[in-house]
Amino acid sequence: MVETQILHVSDTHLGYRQYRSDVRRSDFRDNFRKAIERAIDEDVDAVVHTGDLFHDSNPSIGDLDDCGELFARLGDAEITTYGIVGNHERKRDTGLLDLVGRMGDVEHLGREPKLVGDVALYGIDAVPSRSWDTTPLELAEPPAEANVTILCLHQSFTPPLESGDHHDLSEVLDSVGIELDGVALGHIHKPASAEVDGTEVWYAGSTARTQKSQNSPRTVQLVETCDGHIERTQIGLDTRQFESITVEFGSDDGIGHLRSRLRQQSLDDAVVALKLTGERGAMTANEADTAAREAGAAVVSVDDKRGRVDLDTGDIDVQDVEDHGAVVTDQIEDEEFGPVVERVDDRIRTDGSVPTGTTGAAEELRPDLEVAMEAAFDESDGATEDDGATGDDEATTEVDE
Ligand SMILES: [Mn+2]
Repeated sequence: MVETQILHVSDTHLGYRQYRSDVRRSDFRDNFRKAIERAIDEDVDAVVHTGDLFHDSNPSIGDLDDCGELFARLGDAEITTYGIVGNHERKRDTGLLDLVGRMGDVEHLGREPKLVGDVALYGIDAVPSRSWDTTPLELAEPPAEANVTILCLHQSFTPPLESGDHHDLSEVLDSVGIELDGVALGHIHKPASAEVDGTEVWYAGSTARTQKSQNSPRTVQLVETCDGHIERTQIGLDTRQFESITVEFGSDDGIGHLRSRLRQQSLDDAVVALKLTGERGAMTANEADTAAREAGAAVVSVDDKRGRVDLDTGDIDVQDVEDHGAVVTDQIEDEEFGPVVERVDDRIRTDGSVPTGTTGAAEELRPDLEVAMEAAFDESDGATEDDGATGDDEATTEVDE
């Protein structure tokens, strides 16, 4: 008999204007809403969110409002949400989670258990890498009514991840001081699971694609307890079609070549990440963008790599030098920088209104830069430093967070 049902959701990244698109911003909200509707349909006892609720630690009023509205729907269904803070929304002072907790029925998990049905839930917020070794992991004893214990974390761990520079999950199990039946994980955007010394550990996966490399379906996890055991079902979310298309150009190829390639599949309302390679002809990246929209795409990102010249440079790696604009665009889009960086970059590289003199440009960009400097100051404070050099993304192909 099923005792307790919990929907585990993670990495919703609310507010992310991926490819600078408001359509994508809405997608992040809509996908979270779909997960919440599933929780209400299943009439679960609780929702657990393992971090990166917001994409940025300074969400807009609109993002906060969307979030409050979604939690209110859970509240109306008498479903409490339990959460931890991810690396994307970490702040020095009041956590965003605590703020939205005041807008709805949201509780911040910690080292003292919260009882949901027969489950004792624990949580530890995202820990910056350099503080990991000194972070206490001991958990308080579960209450007598608990048959199952679950700890929520937002880090990268091996297992369930196979390789790479991750923390060792068995060390966590050895350090918590209680028996854990499950470890519910966030931070990695692809679902993964393993059993470690009898403990079930898993990543829920993210609710939307934050990078082109995330090809697998987006997921949440239904966690049920039965006779003191955990039974878990992975649920796929119905999300917007996302296509990464690489088109190779010969010297005579132009827009017609691209259009015929785009006609090969249905792109209605899809996100289309175009990569153009080969010879550079007369077609511009803007024309490629328009062609993809004419083919039905709702969101288009063009990575124009055409016309790269292979120079004989011995050991010097000059790859991409001819095309640094596209490289920067591609990197920025894939690195999940916050809105300040995107705004500054956008204005410097595409907005002709920014004065070209350094003093004038600095004045023009001052408000954005001040926000960025303040954020950097917060991060150097110790407890709030991001654990990745660039957002939080793994460079490996298997892992996205
Ligand atoms: Mn994330």
